[in-house]
Amino acid sequence: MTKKPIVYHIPVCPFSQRLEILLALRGTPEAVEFRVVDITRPRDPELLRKTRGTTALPVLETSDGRILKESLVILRYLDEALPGGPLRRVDPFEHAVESMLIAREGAFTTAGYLFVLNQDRDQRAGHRDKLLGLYRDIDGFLCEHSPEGPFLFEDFGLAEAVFTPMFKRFWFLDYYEGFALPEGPEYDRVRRWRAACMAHPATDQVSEEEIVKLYYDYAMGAGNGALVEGRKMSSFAFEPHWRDRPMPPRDKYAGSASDAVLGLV
Ligand code: GAZ
Repeated sequence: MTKKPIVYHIPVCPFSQRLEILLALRGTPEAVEFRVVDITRPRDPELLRKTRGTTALPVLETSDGRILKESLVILRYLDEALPGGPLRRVDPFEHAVESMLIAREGAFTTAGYLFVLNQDRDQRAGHRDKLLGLYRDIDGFLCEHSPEGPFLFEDFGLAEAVFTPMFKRFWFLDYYEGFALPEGPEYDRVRRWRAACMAHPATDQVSEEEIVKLYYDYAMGAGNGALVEGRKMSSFAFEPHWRDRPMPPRDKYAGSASDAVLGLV
């Protein structure tokens, strides 16, 4: 048997969940070796050499030592390279349609993360409006290309694998910002899509409780494993396990709770 490709990743990272979803759908979770990188520690020089100095993950190393970066690139590569039927649409026009939807993921992801990271109460409404506008755009797209749904095509596909990890991360907005899609026809189609994506059994790598607890520091304005002022532990710490910690306080504008209140010590 040839060597497996290696994916260097951060557990619970939405970008790597895209790849985990693909493997779950293919029924071949063991086709790729996942190697955990602890981003709170200095990066292994050997891995830095391989990536030529970049630190963003996930990174895929092929069985013959070549390097691929960017989750969407890796997702498409594995979809082509792994045995079994592809997740992508085979029909060229349909593949173009799913690619148009995927092209919206960057703005969507950025809007949700900037919203959770925001520390200024006066800017809340602006962040909410921005994100709602993007949800309405996706709603319009789905109404045009797949009015019945719930998925873009018959089944959960490539676009769903791209967006679902973000829908699940945005649980942090429900909890820390009281965000919810408003009632009303402008959101009905995207609401159905999002619900079907999140309910799909191939996407259950993370839970709401886990996201809310691990992403507390993002709600305090600190991303990527950075330490919040006055704290010694990151909410992303592997120990104590998130299950053994209490739910964090919801009011993100009141300042950070202590390591002790968060159950980190
Ligand atoms: N475009 C890349 C991909 O693979 O799709 C993004 C990968 C990435 O950002 N990975 C981050 C990383 O490895 C972790 S996840 N960081 C460690 C390092 O040393 O670079 C994303 C945002 C954002 C805030 C946070 C994140 C996030 O915007 O989840 O926007 C896309 C980082 C404010």
